[in-house]
Amino acid sequence: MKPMTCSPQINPLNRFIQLAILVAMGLQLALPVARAENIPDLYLHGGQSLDGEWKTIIDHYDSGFYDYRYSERDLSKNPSRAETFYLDVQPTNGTERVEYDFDASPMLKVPGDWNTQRPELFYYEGSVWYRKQFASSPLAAGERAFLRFGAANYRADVYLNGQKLGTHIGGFTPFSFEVTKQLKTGTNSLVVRVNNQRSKDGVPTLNTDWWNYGGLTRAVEIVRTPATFIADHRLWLESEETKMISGSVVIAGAKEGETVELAIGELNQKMTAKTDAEGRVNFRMAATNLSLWSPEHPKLYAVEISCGPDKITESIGFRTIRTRGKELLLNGQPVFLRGVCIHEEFPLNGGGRVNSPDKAKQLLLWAKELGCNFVRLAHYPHNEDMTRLADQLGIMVWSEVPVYWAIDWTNAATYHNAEQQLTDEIRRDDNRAAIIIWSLANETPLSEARTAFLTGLAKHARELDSTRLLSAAMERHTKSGSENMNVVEDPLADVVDVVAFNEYIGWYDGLPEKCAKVTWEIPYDKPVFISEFGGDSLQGLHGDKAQRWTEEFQADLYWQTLPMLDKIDGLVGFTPWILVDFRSPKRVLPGIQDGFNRKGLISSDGVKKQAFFVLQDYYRKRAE
Ligand code: GCB
Repeated sequence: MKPMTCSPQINPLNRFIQLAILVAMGLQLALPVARAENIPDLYLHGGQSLDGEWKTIIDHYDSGFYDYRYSERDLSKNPSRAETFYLDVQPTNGTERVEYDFDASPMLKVPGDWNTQRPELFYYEGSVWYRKQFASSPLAAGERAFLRFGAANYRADVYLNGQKLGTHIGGFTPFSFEVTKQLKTGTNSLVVRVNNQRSKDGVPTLNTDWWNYGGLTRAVEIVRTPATFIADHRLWLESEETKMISGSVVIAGAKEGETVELAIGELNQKMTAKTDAEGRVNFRMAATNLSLWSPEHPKLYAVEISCGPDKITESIGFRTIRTRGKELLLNGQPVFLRGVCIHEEFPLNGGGRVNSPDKAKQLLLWAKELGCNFVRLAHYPHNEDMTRLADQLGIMVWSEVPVYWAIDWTNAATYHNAEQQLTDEIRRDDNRAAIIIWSLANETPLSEARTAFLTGLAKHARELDSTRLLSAAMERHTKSGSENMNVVEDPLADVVDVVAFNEYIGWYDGLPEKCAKVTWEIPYDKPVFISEFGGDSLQGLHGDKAQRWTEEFQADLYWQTLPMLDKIDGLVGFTPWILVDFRSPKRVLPGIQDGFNRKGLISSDGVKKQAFFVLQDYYRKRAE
């Protein structure tokens, strides 16, 4: 992988990052409670599932959170029993005033967005309080307990047995709190306030072309571990030629000199090493008999890691990905990415955020049926089922953080938030062979501040993971003075490994016939990737191909686009927008959009449109 290069435009970067770090440190110091942590291997330890029905209170005015002076109740030394929802009390006698009642409140399913579960929550943005009572047996001597959330959109304030555990911000990545001290033997009360209000300084920000589902959208569990346990591990293939595998394991609570064993039985590999002062061990093994992971052969190996009484097993594939000039090389061989974009939304069974492995699998199976070997998981990290299934099904993945359109580039807290989401995404999924590209952003407007922000993210991503490629969905422009010459001129292209951009000729720019006329100027010696193109059609609406919104128009747009893309020098693939129609409150055209972006190749009822088959045919030929 090439070292990052900085263009002269991004000189303020260091100053900006320093400021971001200072502000972030300030924010942390100000927090009265524990910070949410991301301990990737809690997922593999398994635990007591808290999924199912939770009691919920819709809190339009955040009355359970703020008192009448608008002070946060959880900052008070003596919060009122009458109104502080997280205390989860019942009146002790007939005279006591308690103005909420979880026991008498309705239920919502977890994992799940709240919007598709109750009509009055359909477009709700605000706070919902969730309460789960669960039983716990005593912890054994030295045993530890963690409360883990797969994700909560967007802000979660978490309380166990009336005590605040902490706050987490960011809707698409896992987080946890250690609850060894707070967990009670017998019945526990877990209360979470989830708020999905959009904000200017948020990531994503106020304006998105998708619906911002709220709720405890992914699994919740209590995970028990020994005092010393496997917290994180990472394995990667150094080179497809030497078949040398590198790895590291981090043990939480470890003293120096703890023994860690790593075994890949099928490769006859077993190694032991001793932890350093930070609880870390590094491994290297030459696996000469290794079968490489690829879409045609998605080979996964059972990797076992143990440390004292703690043991985890995970299926991991090994492959390399890199660029050579304009080529993209998977395991050293040029590869073409036959892709499609996917939102984490399921069209059937009431719709909404994907909340089960079955739904995730159906989306990937549709992509397979289309002929894909690659998917762009837009515009935020999808759930872990999705990326694990991609490993199993042999589908390469572009994984993205929700740095979308015009976020608050000069706000240091926004930078910190984006960087944290990127960190959590990479740490969650850095063992997934399927993921070949981390994407930093989508369609962000050119400015010095934006480039400094994204260059900071790129530097951070490379520090965390130098084994994958970086990209971002950038934009193309028509060259000034010319009608049909398209250029990509973006200082970010110097920073990323793959020059990707959203295209949309024939939909937002002219009609499909325009595709035959355009030429391209992409002045980078890097692979070129089209991260979006497409147009809307209402499934079942038929007419002339010149009639916008018909299936015929959309199919023709694909017919005209595909040969145009074939002419782009250095093209290594594309991901049309999008596999399935998805909800977007921005899309209001009556009788056509009705709250949906209709650029799907499959409708919001799960029916394939004509364009699906145009692309399928193209991909079939491409794969020959
Ligand atoms: C884009 C955005 C995507 C939109 C799409 C559209 O460029 O990246 O989020 O939904 O265009 O349909 O306009």
